[in-house]
Amino acid sequence: MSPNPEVSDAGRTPALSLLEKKLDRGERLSAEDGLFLYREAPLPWLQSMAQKVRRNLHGEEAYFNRNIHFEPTNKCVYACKFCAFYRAPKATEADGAWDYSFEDLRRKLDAYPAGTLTEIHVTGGVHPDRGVEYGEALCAFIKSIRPELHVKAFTAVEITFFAKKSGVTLSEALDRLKRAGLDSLPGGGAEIFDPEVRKRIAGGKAPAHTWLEVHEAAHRLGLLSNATMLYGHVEEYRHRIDHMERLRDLQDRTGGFKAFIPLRYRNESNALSHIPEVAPEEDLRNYAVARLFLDNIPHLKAYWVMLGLDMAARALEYGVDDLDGTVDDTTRIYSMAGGMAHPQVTSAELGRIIRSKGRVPVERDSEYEKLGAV
Ligand code: V47
Ligand code: SF4
Repeated sequence: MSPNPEVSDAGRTPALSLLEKKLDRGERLSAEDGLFLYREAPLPWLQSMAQKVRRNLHGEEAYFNRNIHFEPTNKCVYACKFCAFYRAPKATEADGAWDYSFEDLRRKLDAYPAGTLTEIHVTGGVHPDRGVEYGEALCAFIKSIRPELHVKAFTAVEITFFAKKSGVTLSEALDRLKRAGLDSLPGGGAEIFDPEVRKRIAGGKAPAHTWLEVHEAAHRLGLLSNATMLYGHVEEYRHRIDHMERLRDLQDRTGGFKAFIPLRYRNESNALSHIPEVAPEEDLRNYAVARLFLDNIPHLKAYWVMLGLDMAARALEYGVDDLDGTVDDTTRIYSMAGGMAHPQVTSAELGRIIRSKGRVPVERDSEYEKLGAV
């Protein structure tokens, strides 16, 4: 009989049986193991193993939070080829560029009465005129009007630019932002760490070692962060494994990553639109391999805004334990690239989706403290 009752013996090769034993003993997978899983493992086997690992970590609970996004500007000094959101720094409103003021942000926050949100996620284009002083002022402004909100703000790419512009070190920039009210870092800007792939899709912006350095410095200052991986464009499986291995190594040193968020490449309105998007099965394979390979990052998040709610629900069956937040139609990074046009969902709806997969919905705060069942 199969040692794993959820997978039939049919199709199990000796190599898979060895990996199953390794995982059951809680042993770490090597890069070769990870590549083998991507290339050879049947999806039902991956699903069953990823679910087992997820269950050991989180039982049947699945998380979400109540958040909104604020994207101060889409003007950017870089021009990543996959980015549909980007506009040149000199672009005007007629070109689709925007530059929101702090008063715009106040109006936006005023639409959410106290108690309806726990987090604001701030990220945007890398504006040529903005250094760390801008980041400090923005964090301080949010805290001055909504002190209860967790401020998850600025990717490592934005922080690297702030530091350079203001002539300070990465640690100094982070320390100043923290003092001004920054609570954690989102996982964006990671894309794919491999230098050749990075050069092809995200030429010019902070290289892998700088992205990792920012997160390491943040963790040392007591700031938690997330990590993303943009997949399904020109990269190969070995690049995804290399990416996750670098994150796993850093996490061994600091323990500061809370969640890993795979981001499926969307191909509308960008310079790589000729590249077809991956099939849904590839997303599920990727979630499952990530759950098995990243043994030291506690949470695996499906970002429903980019996947659609149906796929995010399916991802809950492939190792995912977190569906991100209510978002409330406040991000354009994905709608401009082919994601949902008006990403909006209530906590009751997220709860229903989670329950439809036999799981227990739990509202969390930004540090994954449980706030209550829905
Ligand atoms: O770094 C941009 C990605 C990221 C496209 O930390 C695209 O909780 C796919 O990082 N197709 C920013 N992806 C968003 C992000 C994020 C989202 C949700 C939660 C968290 C978190 C972080 O969006 C960018 C880039 O990798 N992106 N364009 C595109 N065409
Ligand atoms: Fe700029 Fe970020 Fe878009 Fe790259 S992904 S062009 S850094 S806004």
